[in-house]
Amino acid sequence: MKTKALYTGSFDPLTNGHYNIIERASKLYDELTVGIIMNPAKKSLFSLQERKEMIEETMKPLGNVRVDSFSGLLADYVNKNGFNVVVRGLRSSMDFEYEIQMAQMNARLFNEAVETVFLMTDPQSSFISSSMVKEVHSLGGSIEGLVPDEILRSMKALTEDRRM
Ligand code: COD
Repeated sequence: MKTKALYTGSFDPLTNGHYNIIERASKLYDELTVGIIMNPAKKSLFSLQERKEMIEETMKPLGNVRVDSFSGLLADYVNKNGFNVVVRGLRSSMDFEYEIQMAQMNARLFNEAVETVFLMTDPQSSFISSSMVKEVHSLGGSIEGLVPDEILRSMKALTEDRRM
């Protein structure tokens, strides 16, 4: 049976921490979908469409990765599209507390047996979060090495456009 995995997040923006999880998950599963979701609890810098375009560009070298966006319940999207695995990343015990609750709630909502699989952050990425990257970038600090090069280029272009 083909394993169809899903890695979701706000990805506002996608960081090197996310990219590392995606690269590793793409080697574990036949197909990996990066699902961008609007998180109403977080104020977003980039629209869903902007994020999708940036991420698609970044994923080009990874042959079995596709990018999609959706709104609503993660479990509904999983049920509708027949994923067998949901991949999540863990940086710290704080992530763990949040993630375990979410995984257990989702498990109740999945129609079929779907495993939530946690990949640990790589040590160079453990301190990286989208919110810190946004803050540093918006205050004029360098985010080089924190996000993939394609994302850095798009972020610079989009923020310059907005200033004009
Ligand atoms: N290294 C490794 N992993 C990382 C790193 C890093 N540096 N940074 C983030 N991650 C992991 C996160 O732990 C998470 O697993 C994933 O990458 C995505 O992170 P974010 O921050 O982009 O995304 P979140 O946390 O905003 O995503 C939350 C969702 C939008 C996925 C969640 O709110 C959701 O599923 N919403 C849908 C509505 C729903 O179904 N609600 C019921 C849930 S029980």
